[in-house]
Amino acid sequence: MDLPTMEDSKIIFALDVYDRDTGIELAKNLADQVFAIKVNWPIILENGIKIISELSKYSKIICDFKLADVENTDKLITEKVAQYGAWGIISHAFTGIKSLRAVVKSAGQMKVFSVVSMSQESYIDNVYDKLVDDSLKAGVFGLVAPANRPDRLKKIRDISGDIKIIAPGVGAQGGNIISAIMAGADYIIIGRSIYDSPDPIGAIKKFNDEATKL
Ligand code: O7E
Repeated sequence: MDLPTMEDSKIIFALDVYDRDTGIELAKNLADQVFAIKVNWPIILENGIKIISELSKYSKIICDFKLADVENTDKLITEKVAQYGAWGIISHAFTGIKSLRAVVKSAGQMKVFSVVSMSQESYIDNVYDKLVDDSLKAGVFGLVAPANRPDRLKKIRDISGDIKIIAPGVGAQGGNIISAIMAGADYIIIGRSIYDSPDPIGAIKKFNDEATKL
């Protein structure tokens, strides 16, 4: 299926809304400006898992469920998400390599991203290098690292070769798109600065212009 998604955009839109019609409208209007759309629990809890298939008509959908369980439970969730046509899925890495391998194995065609550091300080800060190591060994497609903590992001880039890094924390959480890309992010995840804007298309265009200036 040909999707209108802009392959050269560095923006992943975080569609953190509850309402189906609002979500579909945003996806329709913004799909050709973003690399992918990330959905999290709010829209799934309100509308059920079928919303993934609906949204997949407009863009590549990354399911940000931040899996964090034993291998069998992570596998069950991953297989279910794959049935609804998601392009990608996000797992935590702190649960260890067994769980990560289970997610990668059961993901099928889906790309797996693992969280190795967060946009706010957390206990995983103490082990981010081990999380990168396990993620690479498990064969994930990409890592999640903070755009608003460019020093940390750079450290992660330095130890992770050329694997894709997707980075949240720009805009509402204080991060800056240029410093995040310079520190090694491939794609920037942005939510509130787009969906809360009176002009979401204009907001994305501004972020795209900024990202392509580099
Ligand atoms: O702050 P916003 O509104 O621009 O949204 C940021 C999005 O990135 C939001 O969906 C949030 O759940 C997610 N996120 C973080 O903010 N911090 C993290 O450390 C990790 C994520 C995330 O997306 O993780 C998986 C990619």
